[in-house]
Amino acid sequence: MPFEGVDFYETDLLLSEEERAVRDTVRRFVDDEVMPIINECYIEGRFPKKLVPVMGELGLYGANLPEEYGCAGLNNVAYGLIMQELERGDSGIRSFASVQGALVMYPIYTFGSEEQRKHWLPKLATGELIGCFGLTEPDFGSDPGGLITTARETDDGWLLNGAKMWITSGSMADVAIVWAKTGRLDDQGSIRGFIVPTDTDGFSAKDQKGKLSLRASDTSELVLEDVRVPKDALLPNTSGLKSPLMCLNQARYGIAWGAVGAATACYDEALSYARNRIQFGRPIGGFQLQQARLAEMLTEITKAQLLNIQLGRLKDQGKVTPQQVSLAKRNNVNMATECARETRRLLGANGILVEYQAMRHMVNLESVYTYEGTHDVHTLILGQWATGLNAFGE
Ligand code: TGC
Ligand code: FAD
Repeated sequence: MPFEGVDFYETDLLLSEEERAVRDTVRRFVDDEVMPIINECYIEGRFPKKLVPVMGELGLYGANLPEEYGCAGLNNVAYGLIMQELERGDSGIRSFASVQGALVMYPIYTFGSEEQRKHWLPKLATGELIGCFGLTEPDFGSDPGGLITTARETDDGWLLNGAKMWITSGSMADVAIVWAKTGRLDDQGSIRGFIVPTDTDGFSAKDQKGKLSLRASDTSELVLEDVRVPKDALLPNTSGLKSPLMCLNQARYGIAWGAVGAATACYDEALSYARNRIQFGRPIGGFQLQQARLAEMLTEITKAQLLNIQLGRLKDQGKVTPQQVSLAKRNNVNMATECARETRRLLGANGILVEYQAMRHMVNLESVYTYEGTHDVHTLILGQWATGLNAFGE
């Protein structure tokens, strides 16, 4: 059955015709192309690669970047709605588009030369090329400033050495944005970004086995062993830890919207089940305990929808702060995780089956809760904003 959406506060009234049209197009794409295959992909632990060009055709990669580079040139609310609809299907599908747009195309657009933009962006926009983003390392997750991947300047280019961990799309990627230190290891300021074609000698990627979450997503370890790249592999306008953190703001923004998609999928499923499942001679939706679950979900989804639209409008006006993005990522992912968990419980034994969506979303959202800054990290970012006191490190 086509998904009708959840819009208790008529937030559609806050959207333009174009924004609604974009949302509806992606909604139908998810109904027609994602929902029929996602369970199988999830069980098999496989990303549905055949959808890559289809999403490219729809203009879903880097959709808020300019048309002159082959992108859709949409505003940030429309971009957010794309992420919302994709994650209504599966967090892995949204992850793929997030990484491609916010973590690969955005840094090339923001920190790249005009030649780099023209060379890479159009092919990434269509999905002809797949990208990944290597910041996290085995020993540096929440604290990326400590990263120990190095880039040494040589006569004709750069020599990269190091390892990256938990990299979305890592094994499928044609190109990796790699963050490395060009100076002393204790100097966060020497962090620079590099565009590394994955067929370069010394570059290898290994699929992360044993995931119980985001199974329909490629997550890999990258190893760079004496990887030589030319001078123009450097993203010239990167300077220090601030550069990758600017990329994270873009991805976290998309996640704040995506989480609402996952939450609405769960709410929709919970509502339908509550109306139809009979126990003690009546639909379980007639019992107060189940109504409380539904009322709580509806309330939290509605608040998150309003939050996202205002966040998007601020972003379009160039006024959004990283802390506002942190609040939305933290709140909405936590909210979606709770909706998925409550839906799973409302469904009783059926809630553990893959035919129902709740448990897939629930375990996916555990990754979303952790990546792009854990819930704890965003708590501390907000705590620092409120108090002016830094609770990280020394
Ligand atoms: P700190 O000293 O606070 O900051 C260093 C410099 O960066 C500036 N800055 C930011 N700039 C832009 N946006 C932000 N969000 C920024 N946060 C900080 C800051 O002003 C400073 O600038 P300057 O000019 O003074 O040098 O750095 P710190 O080492 O204390 O770390 C701060 C902390 C912990 C908040 C940060 O490192 C952090 O966010 N950690 C979480 C790491 C993370 O989110 N990793 C994500 C990896 S990618 C990923 O997960 C992809 S999943 C994708 C998918 O599949 O969807
Ligand atoms: P740690 O940093 O080791 O944290 C462990 C625990 O300690 C957490 O509970 C954390 O909240 C807590 N903690 C840490 N510091 C503090 C503190 N100061 N105060 C209080 N508590 C603290 N990374 C990429 O670069 N590119 C990708 O494409 C990518 N994709 C990912 C895909 C998936 C499926 C997953 C799971 C991760 C991905 N990541 C990616 C990595 C992700 O960003 C990190 O996992 C995340 O930043 C947390 O790092 P960590 O796992 O090393 O946990």
